[in-house]
Amino acid sequence: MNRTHAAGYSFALLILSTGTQASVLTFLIDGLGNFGSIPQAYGDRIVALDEGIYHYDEQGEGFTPNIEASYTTSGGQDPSHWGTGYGDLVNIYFENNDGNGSGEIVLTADYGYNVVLYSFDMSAYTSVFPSDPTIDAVRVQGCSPIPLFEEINAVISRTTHTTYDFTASPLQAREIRVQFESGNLGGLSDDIAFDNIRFGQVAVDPVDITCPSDYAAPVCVLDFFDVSAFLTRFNAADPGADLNGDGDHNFFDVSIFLSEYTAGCNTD
Ligand SMILES: [Ca+2]
Ligand SMILES: [Ca+2]
Ligand SMILES: [Ca+2]
Ligand SMILES: [Ca+2]
Repeated sequence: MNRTHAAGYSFALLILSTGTQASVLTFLIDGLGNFGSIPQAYGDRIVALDEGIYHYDEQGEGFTPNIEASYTTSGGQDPSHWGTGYGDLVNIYFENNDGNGSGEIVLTADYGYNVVLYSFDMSAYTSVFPSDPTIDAVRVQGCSPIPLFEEINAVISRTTHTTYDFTASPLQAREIRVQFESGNLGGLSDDIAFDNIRFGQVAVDPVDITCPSDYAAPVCVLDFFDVSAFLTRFNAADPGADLNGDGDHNFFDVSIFLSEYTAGCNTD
């Protein structure tokens, strides 16, 4: 069976056997008040509506045991929680460092899975804006440098909320970064909220994805850790290192790995 036929087969089986799954980050966390830091564990491997102090929603499709969430701090961000006051949203994520305004929520799938993004909500802090503010950008980034979605000069509701809805054609990648840029608001950059991040997971056959050798974190980047993981799997004749799917482990698999490594693995 050649690679193209194998891809078609497994994709059809996937739809029949697993369907789609979705969890919703509602940011309802027991005991977390205004300005409280969003715990980095919130949203990791969700398997129930209520997991201790963490609460989620679910839209009938099942949960996301193979996805971890994180809230970026590497750019000086302070991912924080707020109760009410952002339009009609309750319990939200906001980026608390005034003037930074680079909010980012990252969803990362295990090897063999993709993240599927269905929708998310945004709003602006009602009392500080006389009208709906415009922010620099709202963006969804996958592994590719080219965004999966981008709206420049996005208008965000201060009275209700603004929904970014991809359910007609969900966005999909090994890792999805949901971002806003509100630095143009200066000291009011923190008055922009994320909420109701609705996402799912889908199993993908590594043979069929663009970058099957992205075994190890960081995802979307091929580095020494992926080389090491490939060699371990290759030496163990693990199916995950049979990159052309022919059942053998030989030069052809090494060749595919090397060409992907050279290409940089950022096209999924
Ligand atoms: Ca996490
Ligand atoms: Ca909420
Ligand atoms: Ca990697
Ligand atoms: Ca092979």
